[in-house]
Amino acid sequence: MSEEIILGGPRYVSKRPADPKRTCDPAAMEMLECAACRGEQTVFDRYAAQTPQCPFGLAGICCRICIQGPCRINPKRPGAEKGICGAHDYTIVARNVARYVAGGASCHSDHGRHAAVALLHTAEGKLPDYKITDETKLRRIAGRLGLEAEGKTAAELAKEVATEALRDYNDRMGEPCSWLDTTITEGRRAKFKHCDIAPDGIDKAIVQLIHGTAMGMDADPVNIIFRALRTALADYTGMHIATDLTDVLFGTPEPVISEANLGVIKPEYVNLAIHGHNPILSELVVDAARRLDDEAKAAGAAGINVVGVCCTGNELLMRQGVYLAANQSSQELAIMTGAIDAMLVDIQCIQPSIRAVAECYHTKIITTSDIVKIPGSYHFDFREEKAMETAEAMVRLAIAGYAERNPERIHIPEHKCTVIAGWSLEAMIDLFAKVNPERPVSVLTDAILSGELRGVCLVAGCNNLKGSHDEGHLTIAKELAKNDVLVVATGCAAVAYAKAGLMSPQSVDQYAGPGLKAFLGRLAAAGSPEFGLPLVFHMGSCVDNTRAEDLMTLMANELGVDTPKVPYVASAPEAMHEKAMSIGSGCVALGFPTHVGVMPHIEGSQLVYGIATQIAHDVYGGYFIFDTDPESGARKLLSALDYRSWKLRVHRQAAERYGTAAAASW
Ligand code: BF8
Ligand code: SF4
Repeated sequence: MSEEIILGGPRYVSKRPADPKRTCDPAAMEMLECAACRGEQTVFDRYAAQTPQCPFGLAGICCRICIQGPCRINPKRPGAEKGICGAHDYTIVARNVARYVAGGASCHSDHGRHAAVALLHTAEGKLPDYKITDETKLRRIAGRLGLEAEGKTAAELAKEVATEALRDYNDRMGEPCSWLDTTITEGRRAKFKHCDIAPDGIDKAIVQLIHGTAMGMDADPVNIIFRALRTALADYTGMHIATDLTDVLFGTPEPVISEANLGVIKPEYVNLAIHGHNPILSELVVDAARRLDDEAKAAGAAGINVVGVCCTGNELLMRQGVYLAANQSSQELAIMTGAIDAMLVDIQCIQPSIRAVAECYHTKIITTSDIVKIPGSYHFDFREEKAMETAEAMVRLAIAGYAERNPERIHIPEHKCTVIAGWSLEAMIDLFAKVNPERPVSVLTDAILSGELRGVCLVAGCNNLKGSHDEGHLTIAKELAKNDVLVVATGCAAVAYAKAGLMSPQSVDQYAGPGLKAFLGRLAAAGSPEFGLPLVFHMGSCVDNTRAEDLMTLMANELGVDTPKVPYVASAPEAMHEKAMSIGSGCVALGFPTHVGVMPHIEGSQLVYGIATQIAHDVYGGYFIFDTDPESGARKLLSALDYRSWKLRVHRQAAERYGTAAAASW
């Protein structure tokens, strides 16, 4: 007989302990046990119910692109080694991968378009609830784009910048998108031109990829994958627009201290969870919550406690210091605490199941976008023109929810950790500038050249229940930090680190290797924020991967090389979403060795696997490393870093000994 589990007092008694291998987040584990006691279903249960998953789908050799299909490739069955139309395994696998990339690029770029339209309308005076918060950044972007800023007001300039951003969505007729062209190295610009993969319009790149992968179109896997890279660069362009223009509207993040994990939910407060991705909505809701604090008090609560989930949580943490409650796999568990009075969602990564979970509680699910509706939820048609009015109405719904709580169903795990976040590229540069104000990036590159650091790793991406929740993220970061790699993080990876305490100053002593400790110590001594420096640097949401990519570009320029020679790698240990596919592919085109810790659906074609891992390397310098074992993945990332830093040092020595011309030929 299994041992009795007692949680949160005698109310929760179970003889069905949850599988401890499902998550390494203690708060999530506690809630999973709680869910098991209550007989409530979670995403973890549904994953188990879906296994074993279809081997054809897993290998990427199921084609459903036309309704003559689905066709499943079976090399052992005569006649079934090709699809009905004659499509080979490599065509089918490549098309499926390309369509993932198109899906991811649609998400990010549509988000960026929203930011551009909001900035344009703000500049035109149509949105009284929005303003230009960071004029310095606006002027810097305008300068980068080559726009004349002299003598123009912020509104005039914002209008031009927003218009230029929107031009990147249209057909630029052969001219590369400006947000790509002005943010990459000279070497990447030449490479993308030579390979003809610089997008000349975000929407065009997405549409052409969908068109080119339709039935009876492109059958050449190299051509399909390389055209997918063009769309991945369109994805990068859309993400960069989103990050830049959101900074202009709401401010560029600066170091901030906060807390993360389910323990940030406070029983005595109205708890309003905000989930999704788009700050255009959530920033206003945070303002509305502050304004309506007294109404919450009048309703008997201590005030309003806003907590973030997924990337909207990251955005709000970065700019406002808002608590971070959960990432992708633990979103339902936040509702199961019984103390979330409303969960407000905007776009992307919102499990439809949250509504079913909320039905067992008093939680109101509020949808806000006309492309995201969940049956049974409250829907507010969020428009920027009436932003504050709508935001206040939504907050009032949360306040009303507070009175409907069932105290018997409240169970909040105590786990939470300190987080130092807010590391925009500008904040990182400011930090390095404390050591070397003239050449801040050299502080980082010199540490690599001297061997103090082995390089930099961007850990990005989602949760994927094919592995233990958060375990891939934590293993990779601890392994890399121990080996003197500076780790920066975004998306649900960043939430995982925040929840586990890897973004607290204490984690430096616990996990950093001697070189990383010395490097961070030097930065701290030069004048880091009063609350100290973290082990892992939070660079933001998924669109903010462009902040981390910009860091690579700056390092390349500082070192005088192109990005494929910079000791900088990327990893998505728990990749799940189509967006992870487009980000990862963009990273490869930009020159990153890119580890993916969940096998994407490509093993059905050796050829496509080879394109992703070998041919991409030969052509672009970046390549995929597929490894589902995080420890072995970390070792491969370290060896990729060591190879690049060794070459850099050899190059430097050659330059010193024989002059720069000889060294330049490597
Ligand atoms: O954009 S990391 S699960 S929340 S897709 Fe989604 Fe993946 Fe989380 Fe953010 Ni990014
Ligand atoms: Fe089958 Fe070809 Fe149609 Fe795909 S496009 S479903 S392989 S017939």
